[in-house]
Amino acid sequence: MAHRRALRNERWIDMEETEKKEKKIILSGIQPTGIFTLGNYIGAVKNWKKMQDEYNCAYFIADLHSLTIRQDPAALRKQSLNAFALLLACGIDPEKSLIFIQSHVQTHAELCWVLSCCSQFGELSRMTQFKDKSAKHADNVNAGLFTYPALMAADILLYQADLVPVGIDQKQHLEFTRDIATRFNNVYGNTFKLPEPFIPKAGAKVASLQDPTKKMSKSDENANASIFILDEPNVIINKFKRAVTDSEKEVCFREGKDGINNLMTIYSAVTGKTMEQIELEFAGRGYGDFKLAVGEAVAEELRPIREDFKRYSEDKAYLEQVYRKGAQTAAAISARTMAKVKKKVGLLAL
Ligand code: ATP
Ligand code: LTN
Repeated sequence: MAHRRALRNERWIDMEETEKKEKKIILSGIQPTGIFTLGNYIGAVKNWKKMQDEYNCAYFIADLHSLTIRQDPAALRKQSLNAFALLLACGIDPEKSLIFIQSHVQTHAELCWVLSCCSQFGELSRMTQFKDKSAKHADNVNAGLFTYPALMAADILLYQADLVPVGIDQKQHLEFTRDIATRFNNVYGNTFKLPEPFIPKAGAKVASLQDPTKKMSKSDENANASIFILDEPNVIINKFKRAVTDSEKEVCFREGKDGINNLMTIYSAVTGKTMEQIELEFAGRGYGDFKLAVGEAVAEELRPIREDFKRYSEDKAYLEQVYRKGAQTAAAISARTMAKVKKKVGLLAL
């Protein structure tokens, strides 16, 4: 099988070597809370793929983060494996990048504890994701939901990441990560590199197709609101046909036209066309034509992902081989930062 190539993570094995070559380190994660949406793809995963040749990249499935919302255990196991197969199908290549599952690497939870002890109640209370998710799941406002950003900071700082490619909704968590890293470095001496967010110009916030003031989300209850990257072409086209727009006729990017702005952003991210080119292309044509074109372009972009996903998800032995190898490499790299941290804060060495 074409994807059964040797699994090499050498690029990652010797981080000192990596640093000497001055290749920047990229790290990002995604929760296994469902099939990825077009928002996850345009806002994050598509860029992860592009960055693999230029940088040393590490990508992981944030399964520990997903426990902050109650999950069905059997479903979560399945979703984590599917999410892993989806990463491969989206073009994340284990020969180029380190790919792993967060809970397989114990240093994440370990550093999270130390960083939780450096996080202030006030700053965690100000996180908009915490406020949104605790309002949405009012019956389960657990401590993990509150300290979620400390785990995310641990994920990033363990690998001394330079850049973190995420959608705009994660920007505040990145700022928190930088604050915590700065605070730790000031108290204990230089330990962590300060990471920068990498937020795409187009598509940092893909909106829901049913309520364009909201972000498109994996866990939206309305299936018409999100395009899932495994949706069949006819489903994609129909969802775009039903997308909420406005009562005008002109395809143009303007304040107040949230629905059309969102469709133009999606079309631009997928085709590479500028907003001006899109306006020209659809001048004098109605929304119907435009929605169909967006649907067709998205269906075409996602076609290879759907096909590759089928192949990968049927090969469980290969998936296991990749995530085992990834966990070993990630454990070896992150152990270095963890050992430094333990020493600096005064934990007795074994
Ligand atoms: P959930 O619905 O479970 O909260 P989610 O769809 O928001 O999940 P995450 O796993 O939290 O997805 O996010 C993975 C990555 O995708 C993050 O970098 C996030 O910023 C990005 N992302 C999520 N939704 C969008 C969106 N609508 N537009 C752009 N980027 C997004
Ligand atoms: N919180 C992120 C997922 C995530 C992440 C990370 C992203 C967990 N750890 C580290 C970047 C870096 C989200 O998308 N909700």
